[in-house]
This record gives sequence, structure tokens and C-alpha cells, in this order.
Amino acid sequence: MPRARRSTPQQRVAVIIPAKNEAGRIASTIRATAALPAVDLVLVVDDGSADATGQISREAGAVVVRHPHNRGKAEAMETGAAVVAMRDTDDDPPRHLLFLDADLGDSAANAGPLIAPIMAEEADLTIAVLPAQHGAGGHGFVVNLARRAIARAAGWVPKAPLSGIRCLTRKAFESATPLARGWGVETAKTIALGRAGFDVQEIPCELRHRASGKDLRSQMHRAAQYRDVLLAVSARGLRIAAQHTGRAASGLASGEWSRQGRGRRREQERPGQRETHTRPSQT
Ligand SMILES: Nc1nc2c(ncn2[C@@H]2O[C@H](COP(=O)(O)OP(=O)(O)OP(=O)(O)O)[C@@H](O)[C@H]2O)c(=O)[nH]1
Ligand SMILES: [Mg+2]
Repeated sequence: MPRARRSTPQQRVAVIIPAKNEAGRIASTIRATAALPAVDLVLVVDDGSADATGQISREAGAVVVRHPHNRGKAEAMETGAAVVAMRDTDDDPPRHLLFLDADLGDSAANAGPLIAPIMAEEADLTIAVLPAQHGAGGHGFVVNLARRAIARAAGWVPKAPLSGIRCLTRKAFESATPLARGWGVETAKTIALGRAGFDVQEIPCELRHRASGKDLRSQMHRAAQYRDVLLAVSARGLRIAAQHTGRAASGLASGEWSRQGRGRRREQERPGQRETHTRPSQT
């Protein structure tokens, strides 16, 4: 006999955690998701880890899918979204997708503010703005490149263009696929949604992660990020002139705003300092 349809469809949220070699932190990240509203599925995509990330994730209560070989963060995100879609039901709307980094640990419990605007249909994509991280050692080259590209393409200047801790509707996610490869994924996603007129909010969240420092490994990580963001940006037809210093970036922010002043731009200061960004109209 067919199952009776429930009269009130329920909005639900799936947490997707792309993870590579995160055995040290993944369990606390997963446990912290218990504090997040409307979450009924926590999915870890173990991307060819050489450590016990998968097993530890299962023991911590997550659903785990594994790429036998490393395929990169973007492909892990796509795998995660596909698995969630298989678990969605006809009775309820597609789950919203909350992407968390595996290295957030206990602080993942503070990602809750990303969910409410999506459930209330006030935003299609929310992006966490993290506080300054202890030990972070970058000079802002990659952030500035991504920021300038988003400003150029979408018409607003993001505070946290590389932040991967994001919640979005299924519709918004699909509009950004196929995702850009590697570390360009977040920049490209924001550009795609900004260009398509989706509402994007940046929301401060008290999140902590293992920030890249100044050692060689961190510098190589940043070089790979820079390469991937540049590739993603170029592939989207944007040419961003080199302008690397932090001072230059803040100059850019105000300059870009004034140049964008010709169209519709909605920016709402709300409790918690949320800002909604909508693409200016083309005039
Ligand atoms: N699926 C997948 N996930 C990855 C890969 N590399 C890193 N990740 C995950 O992506 C998330 C972010 O990676 P991090 O190494 O913390 O990099 P980041 O925090 O974005 O970069 P920084 O801010 O510069 O430290 C974590 O959850 C990682 O486990 C990968 O090759 N595949
Ligand atoms: Mg990190």
C-alpha cells in the first residue's frame, strides 16, 4: 500500500563533510553537529584518506562514503550532494546542504546561524565568516584574488571569499554544478550564484579550524589554492589584474562598491551582522 503523504512537508538539512586524512578531528566535528537545527543526516565523504577517517566517522555516527582514491574536495562535495539526493524522499522538499570542514572540531556546533536564513527563504546561500584564526600565516594573496573576482562578477565584495563552510538550497547547489575543481570551488560557486541572481548572505560564526601557518606545507597549500582560484576565475571569463597586498584589497573593496552603485543592491544589517548580497541590475 502506498505510504500516506504527510500534510506538512518538513525542511531538513544534510551536513556534508569532505574529508582527507582527518582522523584527529573528524569525530569531534561530527559530534558537534548534534547541536545544529534541522539536521537529520551527517555524511562524510572520505576522499581516499590514508588514515582511519572513515572508520572513526562511522563510529561517531556519520554516514560514510569513500572515494578509493583521492579526487579532490570539489568531487567529494558532488559525491556528497548526490548521496543526499538519493536519501531525499518524495514526501519532503530536498534537504538543504550544509558543508562543513572536517577540521572544525567542537566549534562546528556554532555553524547553526547559517541554517535559519535558508529555512526562512531569506537566502539561497549562507557563508560563514570566521574570526581571525590563531597561527594563520597567509599574506592574503589568495583571499584578495578570490575577493576581486567575486566583486567583478557578482557585484559585491565578500568578506570571506574562500570560506567553505556554507549552507545552500538544493536548487542553488545545482545551479553551480559542475563545480570548479580543487580549491577554486568556493570562489566559482559564489560567482555562479551571484551571476544567477541568488541571494547570498555572509554570517559571522564562531568557528575554529586548523589554519595554515607559515611552514613549507602551508605555503604549498596556499600556492595550490592560488593556482586553483586563478584557473577557476579565468575559466569563467574573468581577468583579474595582480594586486596583492592587504592595503590594495581594502582599497578595492570601497572602489568596487562605488562602481557597483548603479544598480539594485540589497544590503541588510541585521542582528548578528548578516548581509544579503544580490547582483546589481545591469543598466
Ligand atoms: N574531499 C577532500 N577534502 C579535502 C581534501 N583536502 C582537504 N580536504 C578537506 O577540505 C577541508 C578544508 O581543508 P583544509 O586543509 O583545512 O584547508 P582550508 O582550511 O580551506 O585552508 P586554510 O584556511 O588555508 O588552512 C577539510 O575538511 C579537509 O579535510 C581533498 O583532497 N579531498
Ligand atoms: Mg581548515
